Amino acid sequence: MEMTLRWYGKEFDTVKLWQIRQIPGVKGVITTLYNKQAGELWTQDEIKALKADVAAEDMHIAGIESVNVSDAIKAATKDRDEHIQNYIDTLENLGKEDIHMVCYNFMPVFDWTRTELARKRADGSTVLAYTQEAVDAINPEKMFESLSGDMNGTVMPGWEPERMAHVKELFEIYKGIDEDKLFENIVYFLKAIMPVCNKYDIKMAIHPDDPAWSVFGLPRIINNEKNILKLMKAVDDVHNGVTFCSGSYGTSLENDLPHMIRALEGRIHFAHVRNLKFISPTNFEESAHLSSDGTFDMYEIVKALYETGFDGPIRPDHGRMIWGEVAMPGYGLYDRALGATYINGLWEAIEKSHQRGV
Ligand code: DNO
Repeated sequence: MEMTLRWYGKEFDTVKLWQIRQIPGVKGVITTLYNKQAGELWTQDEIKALKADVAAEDMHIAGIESVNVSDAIKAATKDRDEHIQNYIDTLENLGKEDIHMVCYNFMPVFDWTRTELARKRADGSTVLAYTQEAVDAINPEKMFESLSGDMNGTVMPGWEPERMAHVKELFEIYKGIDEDKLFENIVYFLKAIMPVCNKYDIKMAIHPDDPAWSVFGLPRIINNEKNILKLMKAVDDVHNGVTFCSGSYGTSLENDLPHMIRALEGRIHFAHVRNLKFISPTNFEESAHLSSDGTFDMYEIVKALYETGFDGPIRPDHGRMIWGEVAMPGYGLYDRALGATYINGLWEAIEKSHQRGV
C-alpha cells in the first residue's frame, strides 16, 4: 500500500503540500482538478500543470479523486454519450500523464451526506455526524427554494454549489430511474470506458454510497457486499474496481467490513480508512481513527487489506477538528495526520508479524 492524503488543490486547500509531506511516510497525494464540472474534458496540459504543482513540493499524484461522473451519464439523458466520450478522452490524457487510479461515485444528485458539520464530543473536538431524523426533517420543497446546499440552515459537505443550483432539475431527471435502471446505466458507462482503462492500465475505483441507503428517495446501488460484487461481475475486468471506504460501507451496521474486503480481493484499488461511532443505527459520528474511539475494529480492517494483497493508495479519511485547527470539516491536517500514522502503525505490525510468522 501507499499512504497518501487527499489534497484539495493550491487554490482551495488550507492544508499545504509541504505540511502533508512532513507526515511520516506520505509522499503521494490524491487530488483532482477542482474547477472541472462533471462531464467536462480534462486536457493533457491541465493535468500536466497539476502534476507540476505537486512535483514542485517533491511529491507525486497517487491517484485522482474524483473524475466525477455527470448526472447525464448516471440517469442516461441526452448528453450521456457526449459526456462519456469526454470521460474517455480525460482517461486517455490521464494515462498519457502516467496516472493509473481514478476514484468516482455513482450517487445520484448528491455526493456524501452528513447532517452536522461540527458535533462536539466530550474531549472538545468536533466531528461530522449524521442522523436520519435530521434528513427526514428536511422538506424537499424548501430545499428546492432555498438552494445552494443550505437546507434549514445546514450546509451539506460534498454538495457542490454548482450542482445545488440545479437541484430541482436534477431530481426531475431521476424520476423513473430505479435501482435496476441505475445499475444498467453504470454498466453501460463502465463497458464504454474499459478499453481506454486497459490501454493505459487505469484502475477505476468506485466510491460507495454514503450513507449506504437511499436518501431523499433517490436510488442507491453501491452500498453492500451483494451489490458491489454484482457490479464486479457485470463488468469482470480488473480495471473495474473499488474504493473501499470503511466509513461509507460502515454506515450500515449490516455490512461486515473485513468480510467485504476479503470478498473483493484483487478489486480494491484505493482505500479510505476511518472509524465511526454509533449512537444508534441511524445516528453516528465520525470518531478518531483508533478502534477504541469508535465502533469498528480497525486492526481487522487493515489486516484484511494486507492479507488480500492490497497494494494501492490508502488514505486516512475524515478527521476530527482538534487543537484549534480551522479547516474544511473532515479535511484538516492534524487528525488526518494522526490517522495516517495510526494506519501505518497497524500496517507495519501486521506486515512484520506475517513476515516473522508470529
Ligand atoms: C468524502 C469523499 C467523497 C468521495 C467521492 C468520490 O469525503 O470520500 O466525496 O470523494 O464520493 O467520487
